[in-house]
Amino acid sequence: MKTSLSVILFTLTASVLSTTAFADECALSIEANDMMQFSKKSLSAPASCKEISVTLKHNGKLPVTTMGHNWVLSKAADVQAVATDGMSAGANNSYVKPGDSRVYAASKVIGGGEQTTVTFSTAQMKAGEDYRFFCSFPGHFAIMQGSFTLN
Ligand SMILES: [Cu+2]
Repeated sequence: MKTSLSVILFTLTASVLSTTAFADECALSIEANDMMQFSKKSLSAPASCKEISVTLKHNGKLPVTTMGHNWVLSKAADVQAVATDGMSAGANNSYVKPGDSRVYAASKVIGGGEQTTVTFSTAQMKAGEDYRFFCSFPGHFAIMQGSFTLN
């Protein structure tokens, strides 16, 4: 009786721990500031993540209208076109063309002191592909970008 109870407890503990580890690996975070910079040049997650969440925190003080930042994910080859179309789409569309199929994830645009989280499916993504994350606020993508990989 005692043995089976400890086996059950061990199994429960192990499953809780593995669930926690999995969730953490699929939850990423990055910061941005008033100097038009992201805090990281690269982000990655295990290819086993069915969904990934990215939390963007704006550590600056400037308002969203002058130093807004968002977190947008596309293939490296699509960054420029997505950003250009995003600029045309304007602030009301968070600087991303509505329904843009080249975009895997896009957060809302935030100003200094704000934080936002975007959760996206990896169903259309694959390990080894050259993805990039960037800010699509007008004029920012050239500086505010980094690599994103599924491992
Ligand atoms: Cu920005």
